[in-house]
Amino acid sequence: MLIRKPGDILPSDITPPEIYRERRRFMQGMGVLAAGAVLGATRDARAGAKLAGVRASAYKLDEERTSFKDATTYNNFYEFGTGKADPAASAGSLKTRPWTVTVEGEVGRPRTYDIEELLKLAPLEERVYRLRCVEGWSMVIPWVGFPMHEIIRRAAPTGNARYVEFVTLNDPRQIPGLRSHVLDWPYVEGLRMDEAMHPLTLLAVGMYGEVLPNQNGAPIRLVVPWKYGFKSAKSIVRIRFVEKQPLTAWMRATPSEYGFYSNVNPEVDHPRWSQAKERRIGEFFKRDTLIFNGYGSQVAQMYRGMDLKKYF
Ligand SMILES: Nc1nc2c(c(=O)[nH]1)N[C@H]1C(S)=C(S)[C@@H](COP(=O)(O)O)O[C@H]1N2
Ligand SMILES: [Mo]
Repeated sequence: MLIRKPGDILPSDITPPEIYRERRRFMQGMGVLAAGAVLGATRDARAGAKLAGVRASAYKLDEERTSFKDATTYNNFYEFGTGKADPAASAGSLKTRPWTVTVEGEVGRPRTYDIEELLKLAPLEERVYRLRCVEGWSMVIPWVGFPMHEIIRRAAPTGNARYVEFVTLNDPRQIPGLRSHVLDWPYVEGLRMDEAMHPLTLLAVGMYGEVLPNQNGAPIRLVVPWKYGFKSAKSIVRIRFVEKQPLTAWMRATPSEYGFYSNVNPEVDHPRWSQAKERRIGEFFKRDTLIFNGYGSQVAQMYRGMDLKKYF
């Protein structure tokens, strides 16, 4: 049949070609004909649902992964409380459908995406990244997502776009913690344009092969592996391209402690503690913190000529 009804979505529309072909071969082998019926047109939104069509990537680490349990019960998501166990206990109130992400500001093609569109925007891949919190602990997490540059390219930034601002959902009905003034909400983070365009910069929609749990920033969050964890804004609703450096939530709260760049740097202490070492969650002994969290060969050139003690 060649005529497609508007509602028909072919598996090839939502799956990268190599995976589609492989799957088709597999299904032919199984004698399955109605391949399209097997793949839902929309992805299952429930946390814990397995994400289909995720391809492996070159971003792997020769390090033990943090357990799913630790990665989903030891969290920072201050909108849901400041205790490490608070987000896992409270983030159930967050409704991740319907959900939209507005891309705006200095762009030729501003647009509001439905989350279902974003899930199909680019092939989903698994990337194992280190995440190092400014508090001195770290994890190794297999994220599922797509590179940020996929959105940037489609937005066609103007010549004035020098930074990108990321804004978290600011709805006290879903996030009661927004009524207490832990930070000046909404949570805002930012990247310089070249950082946002960098191939390592990921928009994650899942982890451990599953839909992202709410406490980890469902339905879509940023992951910037060479920067302290707080740069990786969760539950994003707005991506704004701007000319001036955004004022991030942490800079607004304590500018002497948190700068815009926040690159993992063992040589620049936090005013109240050393950043030379970190504890990998699940391990006992501390390990040395690596410059740019171990991603220096990929990102150091972006900061050449910058005094990273001044631009911390
Ligand atoms: N909206 C929002 N995003 C946030 C935070 C937050 O409090 N609110 N905490 C940040 C911090 S400090 C860290 S270390 C990481 C933790 O991500 P994880 O809980 O998925 O490991 O999320 C970051 N993103
Ligand atoms: Mo953090």
